[in-house]
Amino acid sequence: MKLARLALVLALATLPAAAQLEEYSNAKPVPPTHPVKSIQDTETPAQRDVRMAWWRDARFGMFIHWGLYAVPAGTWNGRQTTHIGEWIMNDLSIPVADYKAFAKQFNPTGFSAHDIVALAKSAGMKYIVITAKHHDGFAMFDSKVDPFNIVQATPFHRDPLRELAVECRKQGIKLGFYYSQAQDWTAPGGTAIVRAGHDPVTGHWDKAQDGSFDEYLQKKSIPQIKELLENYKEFPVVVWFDTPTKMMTPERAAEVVTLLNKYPNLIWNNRLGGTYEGDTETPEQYIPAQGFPGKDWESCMTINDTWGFKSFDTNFKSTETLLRNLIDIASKGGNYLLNIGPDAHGIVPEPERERLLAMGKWMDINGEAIYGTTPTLFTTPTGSFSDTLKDKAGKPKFIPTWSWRSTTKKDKVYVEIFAGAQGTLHLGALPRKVTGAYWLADPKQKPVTFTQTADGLDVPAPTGYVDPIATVLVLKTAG
Ligand code: FHN
Repeated sequence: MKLARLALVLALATLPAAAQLEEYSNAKPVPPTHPVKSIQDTETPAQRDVRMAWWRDARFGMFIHWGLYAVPAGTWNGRQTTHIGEWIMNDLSIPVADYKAFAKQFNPTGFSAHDIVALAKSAGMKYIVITAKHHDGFAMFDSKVDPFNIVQATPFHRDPLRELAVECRKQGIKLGFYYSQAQDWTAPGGTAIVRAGHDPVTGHWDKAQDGSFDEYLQKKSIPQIKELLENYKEFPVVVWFDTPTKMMTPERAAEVVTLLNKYPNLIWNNRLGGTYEGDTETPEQYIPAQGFPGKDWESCMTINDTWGFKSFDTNFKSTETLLRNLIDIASKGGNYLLNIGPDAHGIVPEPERERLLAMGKWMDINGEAIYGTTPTLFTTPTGSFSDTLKDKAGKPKFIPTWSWRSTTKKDKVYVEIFAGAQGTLHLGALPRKVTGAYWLADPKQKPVTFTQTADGLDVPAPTGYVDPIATVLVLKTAG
């Protein structure tokens, strides 16, 4: 054996330098070392395209953060949290017993799965992802594994996930479940967090949290994921993991992957941990300057500044901002997972409802420019890179110019022109010949004049069919 290795070393040493270099540059990147292969590791690109097709077409989904934290709604013992509502237990170090006691007050009789699904549909959303269990450990579903759940521990005794599944089926919307697999502040062992770049942190503030992480994983997390996968028929179509922490080693994550592999159509995100990349990149509360070219990605964002309901968070984004976000994301080939946070009665806050309905009105007319589209073909970025500001990755921050965006289909290019544009818009060069143009909102599709040269495309600012937020010009294209 030793002799063979010696022979190899000698053979390599005698290779000319250029050949040695080639050896190394041709070396494939080391594949992830997780012990169980996932669907992403084994399927062909064509199989992946089929699996991801509905998700790529959808472009717009509803995130729902709803759980026991809606009861304190940001305030506990006279103290208001300055952070996101669903983190209140952790941020104010609420003892486990006190937090669990909120369950007795949780009776969300105002919850209507029908109305929430109808709201998502009216907004133009194609799928819903709801928190089945967040970091507080409270299951929003009928779990036989752990009694700290909405059916057993509250006077409500209903399973909102089941009701949503029924309604989604009826109303033709897809349903996914969020599950916090590695963080659980009420289950023994569930606070054994190791944060990236830090020494192990226990995260404890109560003796009741003591315990083994592996026991938590084996007795609660994995069995609950199994319940979620098995008990809702064709749903979930998405599993949205979160905060893997370093506790999700390849070996531990592999146990979850073994379960997921039983559902070959399932889509799951990049937050399982243990070196598994999942299907989707998940930028949170921001839109990456250039998206993730060649990857599936989904920006998740709040409408105000919290995911879980906080009674005093009234910092709602305008419909204009929300729509621009959706258009911007679509122009970069991503999905927008926009959050709502129902209150302790199960009611969606009115400012959130209003905005979603307004977005839906725009989508009714202009949805064609969003659904099933691919990224912009214009290479001139609609914005510039800052000399001074840096993005999260430490690179120059991209400052968007909010005058227009573009999305693409096989034989059409859409230009979404933001309010305020006047005169002639000089768009960059388009690698397709434009054969005609019309305003998407014009039922008669009256031709709009444009000029296309090698330098670019000139189109007029909207006239006649002006939308107060974004007016869409359709370019019919060939080639
Ligand atoms: O800690 C959570 C947070 O509460 C929320 O659920 C978001 C949604 O993406 N994810 C985590 C932070 O990344």
